[in-house]
Amino acid sequence: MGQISVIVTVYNKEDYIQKCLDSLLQQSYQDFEIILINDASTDLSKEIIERYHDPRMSCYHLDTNVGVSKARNMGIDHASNEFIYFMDGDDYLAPYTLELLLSNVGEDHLIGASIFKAGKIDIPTEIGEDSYHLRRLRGGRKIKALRRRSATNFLIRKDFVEWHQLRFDEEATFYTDLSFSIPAIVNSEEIPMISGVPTYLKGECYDPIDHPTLMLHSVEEKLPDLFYIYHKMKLSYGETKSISRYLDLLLLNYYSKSITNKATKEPSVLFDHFTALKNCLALVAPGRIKRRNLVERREHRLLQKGKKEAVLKSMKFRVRLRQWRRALRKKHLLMRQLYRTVLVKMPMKERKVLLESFGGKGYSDSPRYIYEELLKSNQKYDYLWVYDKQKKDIPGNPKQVRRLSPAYYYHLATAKYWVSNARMPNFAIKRPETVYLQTWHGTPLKKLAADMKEVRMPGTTTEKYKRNFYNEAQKWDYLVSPNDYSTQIFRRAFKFGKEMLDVGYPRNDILYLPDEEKKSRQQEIKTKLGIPADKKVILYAPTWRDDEFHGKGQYKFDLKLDLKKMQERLGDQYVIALRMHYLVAEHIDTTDMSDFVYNLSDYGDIAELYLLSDVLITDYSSVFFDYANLRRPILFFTYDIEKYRDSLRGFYMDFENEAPGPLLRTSEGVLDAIENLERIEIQYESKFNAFYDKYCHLDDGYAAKKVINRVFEPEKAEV
Ligand code: C2G
Repeated sequence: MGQISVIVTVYNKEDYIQKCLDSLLQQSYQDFEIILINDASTDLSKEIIERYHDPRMSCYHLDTNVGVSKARNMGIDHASNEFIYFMDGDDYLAPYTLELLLSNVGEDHLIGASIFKAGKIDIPTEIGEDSYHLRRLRGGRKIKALRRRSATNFLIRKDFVEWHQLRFDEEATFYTDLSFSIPAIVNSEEIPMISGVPTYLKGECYDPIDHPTLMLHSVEEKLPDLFYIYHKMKLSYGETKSISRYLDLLLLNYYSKSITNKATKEPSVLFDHFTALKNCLALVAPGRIKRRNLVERREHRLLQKGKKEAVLKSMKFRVRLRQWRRALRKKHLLMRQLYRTVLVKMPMKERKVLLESFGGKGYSDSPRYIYEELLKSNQKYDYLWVYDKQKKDIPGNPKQVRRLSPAYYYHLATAKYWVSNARMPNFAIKRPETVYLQTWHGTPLKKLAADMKEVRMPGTTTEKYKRNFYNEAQKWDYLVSPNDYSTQIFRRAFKFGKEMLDVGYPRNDILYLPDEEKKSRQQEIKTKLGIPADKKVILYAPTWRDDEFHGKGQYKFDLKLDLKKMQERLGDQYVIALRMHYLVAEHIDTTDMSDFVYNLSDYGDIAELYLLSDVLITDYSSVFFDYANLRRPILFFTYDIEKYRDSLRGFYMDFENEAPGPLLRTSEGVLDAIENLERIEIQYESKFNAFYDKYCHLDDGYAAKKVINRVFEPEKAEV
């Protein structure tokens, strides 16, 4: 069966296991067996594994969950080859990994290589001798082989494992790898280690809230495990200086950061584990404690004397000290610290409403229409609009505050109401008295938040993005939904459990003005923009691509619509209103086509552009759900649909079948469709009606009123 036994343990890894197994089966070195232990998964992992029929695979599907330690030990018992290699079912390998390890192991008992976090790492297809470093770790330096405390990515001789009876401690889960790796390291003279090239990729965690990876579990869950392993390893291997130092630092660092942070918020974490903590810390070498700072040293003495309350007080002091020390380094951190410690304790202003749209980019979208309705209703509130770069022209002359300015922090802390259509900053603290009305900004076609699998945006990881999103959505008191379809999705994707306002979108109220008024608004906007009255308007409003960016929040856009050709063929009847998504930073140069293309990317509110236009071209943007309210024709320019649908985002609905207009792949196709709009409208009539009934059923022109009736002062606004 070859030279390597790869032991793969799997528990509920339906989203990852295929990538893991494919990466194994596509190794440049093929002489291995796979021993797969499915630890009683309750998801589709088993079904996915059963699709593989490779003779090198032996799969053991357990009936009851035994935990990762026992599952790996079972794998060791079944292994029949010269080498053992452990993998977790959510990780994957670069194609050359096994070959690289095997060709460098020589006569050694084991060889290791660095572990990389998957996500934005580039994996070379092939590597040569100069693409990596090979170091031999000796003496105290062998400790470096405990990378990420993981027993994965070692190629280990089976007879070495048997000789030293290396096993995973079945009493432990989170820190069990140390029970295997520490004796392996202690018993090896030298350890060759490969670095500088990605080999083993730790898969991203796609669901940090409901299915966190082991290391993302809470401090309370991990504590007993850490104490147990620390104790056991310290007693067995503590005479080896480097191991003792490693274990002491592991415990002390966890104590001074994670345990402390948690205990200051939930003192029971400290009190419930006090004795175990005290006993473990008593084993730490006195010299190690001496190197901690004064406050921590004093705290350790209090701990040993059993003074729980005094320890907690000292922990709180340390946390505050650390926060202020960090805050003094940068102005914005200082502001945040003042916000956290002083401003949020100031009296709440009961009549203050803080509004923002797209993080201050616009005076637009549902917050705008809710605000205008509030103004009309004559309710006496103090309004504050948040702006990003420039103040806006806003009726009613409200106060405007620049995002992240000192005044912003003050108003954020003291406004009774927050109204926003997108996420607020992560640091925003919702006080118990704050009322947070979240309107969101579109019926979802593309997958959202927790429903996304991988997040490809710059400056974040899947885990971080989803955790932040979850924390944000838990702050919302009310969420506006445009239709039943969105309600269902929002509940799941945002994990939102509070009050859903199923009232349609305030931003779409304007689309239900009487026909005459709509016409006059259309003329008004045309005049304002200098568009000739006799020209019809094509609105092109595409969305952004998660994976095409210059930097954080700065997305690229490659315009594929052939504007020159459109001008040639349509120029005497039409003009184009070009509207880039607010996240797109690309400046599209249309100077030589100024009488045909109107770049309205900075135009405040897109709803007015809907009114202005006679036909919409979009792609996967939620704009078409809103535009359908007008019952005007919609074309989809979907030149990259496969990539967008299958690898970038994924769709919620059967877009190709339900779309209320044709999906066109080429600029030429778009042109033809515009020249044949009437025919297309007839062709799509029944689809359009079905679409309208499903997605526009709540919009009736009164959404803003309904929202303020529920959230603000009910008796005063009338529907
Ligand atoms: N928008 C715009 N101009 C565009 C595209 C979008 O003004 N060219 C506005 C519309 O109001 C639209 C909103 O931004 O409804 C959201 O845009 P999407 O393209 O749908 O993308 P995204 O911001 O990712 O939001 O549930 C909806 C999703 O969250 C999508």
